[in-house]
Amino acid sequence: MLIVDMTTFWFWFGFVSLSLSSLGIILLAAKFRREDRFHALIALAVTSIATISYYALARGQADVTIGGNVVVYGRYLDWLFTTPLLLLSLLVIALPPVKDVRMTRERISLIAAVLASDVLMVVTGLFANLATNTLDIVVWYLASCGWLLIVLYLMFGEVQRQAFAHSERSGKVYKSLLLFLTFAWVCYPIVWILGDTGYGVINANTVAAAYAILDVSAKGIFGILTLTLLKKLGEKVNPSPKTSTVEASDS
Ligand code: RET
Repeated sequence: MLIVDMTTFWFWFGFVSLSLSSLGIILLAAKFRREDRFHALIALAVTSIATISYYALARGQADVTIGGNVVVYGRYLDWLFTTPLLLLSLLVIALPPVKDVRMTRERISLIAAVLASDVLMVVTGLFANLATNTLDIVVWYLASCGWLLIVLYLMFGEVQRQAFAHSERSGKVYKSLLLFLTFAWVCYPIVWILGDTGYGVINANTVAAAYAILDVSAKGIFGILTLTLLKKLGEKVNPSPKTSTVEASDS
């Protein structure tokens, strides 16, 4: 019997939903112009990583007990790769092409700052899970929340400013997606602190359910939403051949 309890059920739920999301993304991408398919590639990378992560979770291969703590390292490994890719999927919509070569350094630095802050969020979150005394848990947890705030600060600040400065239309697409992402992302630290990694006021089944629903939303639904909004944008801007939709919306 594969489904032994409700936690395992939610792992399989995640696996099936994320597989279906990948399929949905492929079907949407098939209708995309070649010039716009890179968006689908990022979305597909995210759902594929999450799919294998859920398979490992369901098969009991993604957790260990270290120093009395259950560490579901499969989740952190998943987040380590998927969260930077999710941010990248927004950055490619927001940031205009670099016309002046002197801007390259500034651009690389902005992207590096967003992605590094995100990686720090995941790594400090892992250390919070590994910590065995309250002080360490609190310090690492707050550090992780701090890095999440820095990611959001950069995305709502400089990145959004550049998106709108360049194009009102793609700026709006960026803003909608960023709001969706923010609502989903801020739930993760809440589940973490309420579950057995924190206060333990919600049981393991509820934690598994909450993460599964969040992951399907933040990866699957988010990817499909991204492609749908870009398709609509494409219909409005009607890009010329060899020009991607976000590029065409610039002018
Ligand atoms: C942790 C640990 C405690 C503090 C914070 C966390 C944030 C996690 C986030 C995860 C997002 C994951 C996504 C996955 C898939 O799409 C690590 C739980 C702030 C924001 C979006």
